[in-house]
Amino acid sequence: AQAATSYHTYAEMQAELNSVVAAYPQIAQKFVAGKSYQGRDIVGLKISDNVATDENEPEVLYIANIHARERLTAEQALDYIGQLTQGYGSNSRITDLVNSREIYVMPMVNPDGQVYDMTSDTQAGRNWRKNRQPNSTSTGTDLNRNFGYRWGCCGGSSGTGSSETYRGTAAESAPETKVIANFVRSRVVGGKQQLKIFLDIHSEAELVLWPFGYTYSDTVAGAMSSDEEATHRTIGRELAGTNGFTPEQSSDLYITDGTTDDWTWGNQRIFSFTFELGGGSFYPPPSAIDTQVARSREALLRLTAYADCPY
Ligand code: 0X9
Ligand code: ZN
Repeated sequence: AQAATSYHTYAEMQAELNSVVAAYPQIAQKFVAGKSYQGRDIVGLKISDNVATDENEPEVLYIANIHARERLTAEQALDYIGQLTQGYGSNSRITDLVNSREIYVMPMVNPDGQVYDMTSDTQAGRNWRKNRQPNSTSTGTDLNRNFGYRWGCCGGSSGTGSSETYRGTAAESAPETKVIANFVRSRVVGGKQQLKIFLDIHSEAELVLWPFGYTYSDTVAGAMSSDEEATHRTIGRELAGTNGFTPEQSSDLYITDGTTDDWTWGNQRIFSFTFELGGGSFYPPPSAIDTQVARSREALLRLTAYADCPY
C-alpha cells in the first residue's frame, strides 16, 4: 500500500476512517473518545479480530498530530491503519498481529489546532502547535505539556499564555488532554491497564524517545527501575535501527514536564515512546509523504508486536 499523496484535512481523515470501517467492518471500528475545545470529535479506530468484543488481548495506543503543524504524523497513523487493514488475511505477520492485539489509533488528537493550521493560503500552514483554547493572555495550551505526571515540576514548559509551551492552568486543563487521558484510563479493566504500549507521533527531528523527560536520571525510585529503563532503551534502540532515527531518553533532547509519555508510563505503567518523524520540516512537500512514512512502517509493526512481551 502507498501512503497518501496529499495531506488529509480533518474532514478527509474522518472520511478515510469511515471508508476503512465500511471496507473492513469485521476488524475496524470507529470510536469517538470525546470533543475538542471547539467541539470537534476526537476520533480513533480500533483494529482487531472480533472487533466489537473486548477480548483479553494486549492493547496498544498510537496517537498523532497532538502538535497541529506536525502534519506528517497523521499520515503515518493513517498509513498504519491502511497497512493493518489491507494486509489482513494476506500478510501472515499482520494477520497475526491483528488477531492477537487490540490496536487503537487516533490520527488527529488536536483537531482544532489542525484545522486552524490548515486554514492557510500557502501549502505550508500557519505554523500552529497548540490547541485553540483561549488563555489569560493569548490562545492555546501545549497539549504535550498539559499531562498530569509531575505537571509543571521541572522545566521545559511555561506559565505564560503566549508561550509555545504553555502548560495550561492545571494538569488536564485542556479538553483534548482530558479526552486522551480518559481514554487511557478507560482501558483499565478489572483493575488492570490493558494498554501495554503507547506511542505519541511527532515530527521532525528523527528521534525515538522514551521516558522520563522531566529528569535527567535514567532510573527513578518507584517509577523507573533499571529493568524498566533497560526495556525502554532496548526497544527504543531496536526501533531506531529500523527507521534510522536517533534513540535516546527524552531528557537527552531537552527537559520537558507534562508530556504524554511521562504520564502514560509514570501514572499508568504503559511502556511509552515518542517518535519524531523526518521530512526536514513540519511541512514536507506532499510528494515526500510516502518516502517519509515508509521509513517507520517496520518500527510501528515491531512496537505492536512488543505488546505481549513478558517484561
Ligand atoms: O517538545 C516536544 O513536545 C517534542 N518536540 S516537538 O518538536 N515535536 O515539539 C519533544 C518532546 C520530548 N519529550 C518527551 N517526549 N517526553
Ligand atoms: Zn511535536
